[in-house]
Amino acid sequence: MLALYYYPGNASLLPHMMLRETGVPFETRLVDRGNNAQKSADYLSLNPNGRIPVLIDGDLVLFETAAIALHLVDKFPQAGLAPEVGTRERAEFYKWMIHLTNTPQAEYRAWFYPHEHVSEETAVPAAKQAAEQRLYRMFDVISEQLGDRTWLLGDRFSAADLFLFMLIRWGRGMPRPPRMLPNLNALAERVLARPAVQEALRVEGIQSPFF
Ligand SMILES: N[C@@H](CCC(=O)N[C@@H](CS)C(=O)NCC(=O)O)C(=O)O
Repeated sequence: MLALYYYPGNASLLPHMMLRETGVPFETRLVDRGNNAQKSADYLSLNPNGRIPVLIDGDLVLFETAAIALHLVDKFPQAGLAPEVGTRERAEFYKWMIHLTNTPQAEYRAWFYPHEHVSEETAVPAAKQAAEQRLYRMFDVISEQLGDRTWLLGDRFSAADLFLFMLIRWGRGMPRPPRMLPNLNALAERVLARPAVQEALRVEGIQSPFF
């Protein structure tokens, strides 16, 4: 049995889109963030960090978005969410998955939760703005690397494109949202057109503007 603990639009959106891409049956379990359920004893027994998502796969309890994504790629190879192991394309896939999780995703944490990064409340706006500037630079680099290629790996769609879509989406409220970079906007449109993505967004109750 597969179950995904999620909250609409959170990092859980990546494994959710991936699960929809695989077509396998799974349960979605909403974490009631309004009541801070991610910090409840029950949830902390699944993820001691109190963060979303968690994937349940039989008796396996997995936290960390990128680890969940890589597990899904391996478990459902027929879904074709990553190139074959040992190939040059697979190495590029790892590069993007690791880059996206430990660079822009981590930076977003500083942007969404700037108070975690400063000791004085008065320093919060400056911390948020600094994170925003770093995010702009990160997206500039990603956009340049993507160029006018269809997907991050060129002609081949992969879970890394879903990951990038989620991160582009998170920045939709920034003064200079990632969609303003034409390459990123085009990739996000292509990802959005996928039926599995549409279904994940619909189930999570996410409406336009999507990114
Ligand atoms: N590195 C973690 C980060 C997860 C994370 O920060 N999740 C956010 C939602 S996108 C969360 O749980 N926020 C609620 C909180 O920190 O209390 C992962 O990728 O799973």
